[in-house]
Amino acid sequence: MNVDAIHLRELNMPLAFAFETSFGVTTARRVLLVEVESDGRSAWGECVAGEHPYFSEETIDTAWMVTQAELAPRLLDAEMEGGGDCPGIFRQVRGHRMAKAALENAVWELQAQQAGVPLAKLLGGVRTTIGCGVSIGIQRSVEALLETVEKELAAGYQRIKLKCKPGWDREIFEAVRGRWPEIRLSCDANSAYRMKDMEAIASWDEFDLLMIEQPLWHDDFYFHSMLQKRIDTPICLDESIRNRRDALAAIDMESCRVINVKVGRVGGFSEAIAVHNAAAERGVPVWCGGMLETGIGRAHNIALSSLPNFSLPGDVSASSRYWTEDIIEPAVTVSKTGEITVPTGAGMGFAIDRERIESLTVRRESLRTRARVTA
Ligand code: OSB
Ligand code: MG
Repeated sequence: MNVDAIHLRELNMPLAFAFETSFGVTTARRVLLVEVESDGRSAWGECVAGEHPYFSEETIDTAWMVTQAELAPRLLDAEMEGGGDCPGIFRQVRGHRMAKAALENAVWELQAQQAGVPLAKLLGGVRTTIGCGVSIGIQRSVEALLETVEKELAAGYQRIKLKCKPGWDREIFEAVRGRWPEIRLSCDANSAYRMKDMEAIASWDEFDLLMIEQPLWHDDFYFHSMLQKRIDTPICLDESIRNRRDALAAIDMESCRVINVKVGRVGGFSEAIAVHNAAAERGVPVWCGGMLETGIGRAHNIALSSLPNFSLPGDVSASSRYWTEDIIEPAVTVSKTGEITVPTGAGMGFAIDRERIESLTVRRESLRTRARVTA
């Protein structure tokens, strides 16, 4: 296949609920969407880079720049079978994995449409439903947190993840565990701790957490491995895992016992599948992380989560937890048992709400291929 045109857009979308992590508060998202056209078909990809370089070095602005100046021209010039060719097409460009993922995922989506198969099938998915957990941001008070946990449990979610940081850790674990001794509970520090906190972290073993996500530096394996030797609770790595080699290094040096796979963080579906497979071969479970995605990224996360080693509930939850109105039809919903049904239609299995997207668009740019000379 050949790509005939690539359209970039920036959407401004207010979040239905503010989301606070150890690196800051998000109240609205600036979202970069790419639309890829080929042979009369169109497919979308979402770039999960944030407004600020806090979770990773990338931002929506670096992604826009690299997409229009480097990635889109390469894709427009390429001859390809499908999404699996994208890493090779983009290889000369180092890093910028979230920008690459948006385009690559759109190409996988095109390929699925062309073949008339569900995206989940094309990626190697086997599940008909996926298990869902929620990631709960830092709250105003412990009371407010308990109310939020209660609401999410009542909605059916299978696992509660608490964002934590120094000063918002032990007390909330005690309060939540005290009230719900049996639930699947985890925490995510987004790199808020240092080695001086090792004994404090070790003391959390009593809370029987499913895992502690990315307690230390965003780019570290070695100190996580020292910490993992000191504690019983499994460490889960998010930020540190950029690709399959990182997953192998982290598993082999026991920096973690669980991996959070985010398709944007690793540069697209090809590498996400490679991380999934590497972990599966070593008996390490993975789950699908979230980046406050719109319906497009969410639909892609659902397809990815249908692969066999996504054996723990992920952070992929209902559209209504983020948006008053999503940009896909229907919105993503979660059953009373905390599951999302994997769509069975061709492609991602959700329709694009173009009108809604138009009304949210604040910036756009189109790139087209030069006329091709065929022999
Ligand atoms: O570390 O998993 C994270 C959101 C933004 C950036 C990083 C993270 C998160 C979440 C939210 O935890 C997951 C979601 O609900 O989409
Ligand atoms: Mg995380």
